Amino acid sequence: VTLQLYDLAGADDALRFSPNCWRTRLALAHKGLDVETIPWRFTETHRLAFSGQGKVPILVHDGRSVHDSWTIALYLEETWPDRPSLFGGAAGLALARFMNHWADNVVQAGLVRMIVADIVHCLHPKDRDYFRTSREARFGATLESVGADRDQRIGAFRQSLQPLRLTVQERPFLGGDRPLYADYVAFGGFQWARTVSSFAVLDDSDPVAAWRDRMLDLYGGLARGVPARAA
Ligand SMILES: N[C@@H](CCC(=O)N[C@@H](CS)C(=O)NCC(=O)O)C(=O)O
Repeated sequence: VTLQLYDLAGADDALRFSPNCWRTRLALAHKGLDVETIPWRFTETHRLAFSGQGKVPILVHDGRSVHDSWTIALYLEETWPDRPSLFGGAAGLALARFMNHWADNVVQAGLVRMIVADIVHCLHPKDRDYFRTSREARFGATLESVGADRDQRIGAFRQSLQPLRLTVQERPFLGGDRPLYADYVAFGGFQWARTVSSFAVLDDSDPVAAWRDRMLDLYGGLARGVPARAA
């Protein structure tokens, strides 16, 4: 099987920080599939033209391209049904869709304001102007002012994680004894934060931090083995 993944990179090729790309990296590892990751930077949109859109992750499989992390997860499940399931059946797939929306709209939306000013320092110099201009337009404020009140925001963010906290106190993973795609979508945002920022988004004693540690240990420490600014 020949698989390639276009993966967002920072200044250093080894700095892979995209939350949505991490979902896909872990989904591929779950299926036991080897992948060649291709470092890509925000301003290299021409390199993604083959996919008909401008965002990563993009999976290339035997010349076919699949984009959007959720669509890629469905593709992996359909293409390799005999390998460990990402969803645990149709009902699990439907519930994973809820987790995907929760990860986008609560976890990652909560984190972005606290880390966006740190991201710019991790980027390749050629990406910095694009990132600052596009994100400042999105927030209607400078990156520094978006992040300035993070010490006040962190309490509400941690409180928003209560459903995840209570679940991973009852069992090791959202999937039960083993992780499922639901775990990978929830984890992507925490991996994003730890790779770009030294800001402590979780308290050390938080059960969510213990779950994050278990996620970092998976697949030979796949997610732990990249450069990161926090433990
Ligand atoms: N819904 C998409 C979102 C993909 C996405 O937003 N990717 C970001 C990196 S995490 C990107 O490529 N952004 C390009 C840009 O902002 O120019 C997915 O889940 O894959």
